[in-house]
Amino acid sequence: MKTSVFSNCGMCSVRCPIKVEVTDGRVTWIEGNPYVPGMEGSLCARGSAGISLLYDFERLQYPMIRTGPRGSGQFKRVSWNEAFNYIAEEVKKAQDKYGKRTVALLDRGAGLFGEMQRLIVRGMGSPNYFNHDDFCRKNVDLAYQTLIGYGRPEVSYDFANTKHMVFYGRNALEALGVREANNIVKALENGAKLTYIDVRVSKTATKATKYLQIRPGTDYALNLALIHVILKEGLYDKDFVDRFLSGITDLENFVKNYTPEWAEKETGIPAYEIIGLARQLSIDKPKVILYPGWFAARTKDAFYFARSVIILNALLGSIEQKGGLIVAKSPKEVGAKGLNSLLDRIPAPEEKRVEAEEGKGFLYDGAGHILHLYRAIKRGEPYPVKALFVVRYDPFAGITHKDIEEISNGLDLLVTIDVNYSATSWYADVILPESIYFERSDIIGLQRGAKPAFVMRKQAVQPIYDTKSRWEIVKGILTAYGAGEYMPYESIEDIWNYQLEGTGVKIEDFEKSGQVALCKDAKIYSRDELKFKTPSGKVEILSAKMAEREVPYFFAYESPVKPNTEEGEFRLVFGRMAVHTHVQTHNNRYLNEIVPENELWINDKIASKLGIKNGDWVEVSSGDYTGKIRAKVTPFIHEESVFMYRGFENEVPWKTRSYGKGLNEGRLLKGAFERMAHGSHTGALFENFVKVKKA
Ligand SMILES: Nc1nc2c(c(=O)[nH]1)N[C@H]1C(S)=C(S)[C@@H](COP(=O)(O)OP(=O)(O)OC[C@H]3O[C@@H](n4cnc5c(=O)[nH]c(N)nc54)[C@H](O)[C@@H]3O)O[C@H]1N2
Ligand SMILES: Nc1nc2c(c(=O)[nH]1)N[C@H]1C(S)=C(S)[C@@H](COP(=O)(O)OP(=O)(O)OC[C@H]3O[C@@H](n4cnc5c(=O)[nH]c(N)nc54)[C@H](O)[C@@H]3O)O[C@H]1N2
Ligand code: SF4
Ligand SMILES: [Mo]
Repeated sequence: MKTSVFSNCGMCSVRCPIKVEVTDGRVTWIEGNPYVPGMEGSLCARGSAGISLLYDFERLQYPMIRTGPRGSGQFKRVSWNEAFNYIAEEVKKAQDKYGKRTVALLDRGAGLFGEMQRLIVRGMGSPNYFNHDDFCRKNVDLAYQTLIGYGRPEVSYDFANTKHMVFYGRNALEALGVREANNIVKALENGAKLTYIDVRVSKTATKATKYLQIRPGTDYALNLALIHVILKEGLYDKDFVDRFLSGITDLENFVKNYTPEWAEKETGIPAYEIIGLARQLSIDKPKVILYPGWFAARTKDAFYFARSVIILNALLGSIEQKGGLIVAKSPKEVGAKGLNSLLDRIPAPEEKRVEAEEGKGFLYDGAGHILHLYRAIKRGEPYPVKALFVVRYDPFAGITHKDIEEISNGLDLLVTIDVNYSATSWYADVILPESIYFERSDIIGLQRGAKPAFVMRKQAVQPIYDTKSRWEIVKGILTAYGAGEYMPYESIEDIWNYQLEGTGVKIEDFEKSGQVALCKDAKIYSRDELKFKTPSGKVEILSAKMAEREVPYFFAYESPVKPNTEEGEFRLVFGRMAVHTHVQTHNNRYLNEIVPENELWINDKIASKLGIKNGDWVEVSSGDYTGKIRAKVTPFIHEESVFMYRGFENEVPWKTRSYGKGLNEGRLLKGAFERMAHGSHTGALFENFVKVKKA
């Protein structure tokens, strides 16, 4: 028998809507949900390889408890009840000794379906919820919050209708989401320009109208000069600026000395190119998108850089604009009722999260920073965190061994909820295997945007192994702990009905396409209706939020250190490739076959001085770790940096296809937890220098 189920891809965090075909209980075909504009039935390589994850035996199959030392890989199989009871006992022991808030949960981010795991910590009376964002998009998120009062997930980009896109290392056609990539390509086909700025020629660079190679770590200088030119030559959108931008005089004073000629010396981009770009953007405004991306720059000035990108958009009038940036409308704003929250049913803990105890001088928001969590575990400050749940996140694969060991040693309990043998699981006390996305249903999610929609991920096939859905795992943990009243539901339908109560939407309404739109047309406010969510209703350069947290409005540019390339010293940068997701797909049978290992991009002129030829083995050293990798000698990278694709050299021997293959850039991030961005105290992963020599 053949059936179709609407679901969401789980091969990366974009969660593209998909249609799954099931024949006699087996998944036989997956495609992009044809009802969702922008998907056009397409999937990326990773999405298509989902079938191979489902039928892989090299994934988690049953709950396990550690029996040997941490990192030894010695575990025993246990029943789900044994695992739940063990966790509950250990959490209570820790809480009796250190207080309720000694429990923390770290996940990949709330996203569409992420409210569920947050019930675990709140149900245990702790405020300590953290996610990965400060190694990802947190600077962009905080920059948006300070300037317009909306967060990063509430801002969408109308690529399909734009005239000019500017991407700063936003390698959108390789580090991709299907809808976004489709819309960018469509815009290019319709004649839109793409100015692409990167230290190397990425795949996106090859599609750009103009590629500008930049000296690593100097994007902020470029933007200060762009702002300088736009203000000096009056190239901005006067109507938007007069109505919505506050603090422009302070901005003018701040950028006075940041001339294009000055920026040329910093960035290596000729002054005429900077002036030309400012003028072209002014011609194309307001249908322009200067895209801060997710990760923005990964430098210490990344928060102020992200602010500079948003300020440029504001100067060009592209916020809340067709072909520009569009802010999300809440269900209420489009005349609908939102989903009932599961989290809100649990009283919010009164005690403060780790960051809130750390004084002022930096910003924070609803989810904690991993750097603050790390310090609390390592140093016991501002108070001890001794029990940690890690859900759908593998931080141990992304950071150095020394740091991992320090974290593990500081914990009494480490629980992971994953689908793969992650590096974090390898160090865990308890491993709980979640059913993969084809095998489970999740809570209903709200897809934000100008046309908000409810989205359902529905189970397509029965679980193959002894795994559970996330809601069942959360229910099991909370029940064993004695907080089962917060998960009174017996089935996913019970949960859906609770979420949908009062919305007028029914479970059956998802049958046609897996989604229920909350309004007919996308809603974009006219300038007469527009009001930002800041206290003044304007774009606040002098942000009230920053004033409250005693964070300076402006940050004077600091020229980055120049590595001594003659001595083989380089800034280490890295990124995603189209066929792999971070650290989780390298063992996938299909994807591993396409790209089993990575190589180190190194500039040809410098390589020849160091006697390194294309394909040679080279040694890369950070001071406390040295690894080997093959060199890719190329003219298409700036001489100050070396680059590698992320997430190789898996260290868990259970994943036999990817074990030890390539080099993991995370091993080379010496001191990653100690380096923080100004104003946001988030991570700064590209502020790292390595030594390279022929092996
Ligand atoms: N060294 C280094 N560190 C980085 C980065 C980097 O480039 N280099 N990038 C940063 C950025 S931007 C990000 S977003 C993060 C990403 O880092 P991660 O979030 O750690 O990477 P992912 O590969 O997405 O996988 C997370 C984990 O989720 C698991 N997983 C996948 N599907 C499911 C599921 O359905 N349920 C459950 N429970 N688990 C699942 C995977 O098996 C994997 O163990 O890393 C950040 N840190
Ligand atoms: N296929 C695939 N797609 C993904 C993901 C994935 O794992 N796989 N992950 C998703 C996630 S979580 C994220 S955060 C996004 C990340 O999306 P992006 O941020 O677009 O992705 P990266 O591959 O990290 O790209 C970083 C780029 O920055 C360049 N770069 C390095 N230093 C500098 C510099 O100083 N200035 C400039 N301008 N550029 C520099 C690098 O050469 C690289 O091309 O991708 C998302 N999409
Ligand atoms: S971008 Fe690819 S891997 Fe990510 S959700 Fe979409 S189809 Fe899946
Ligand atoms: Mo990310």
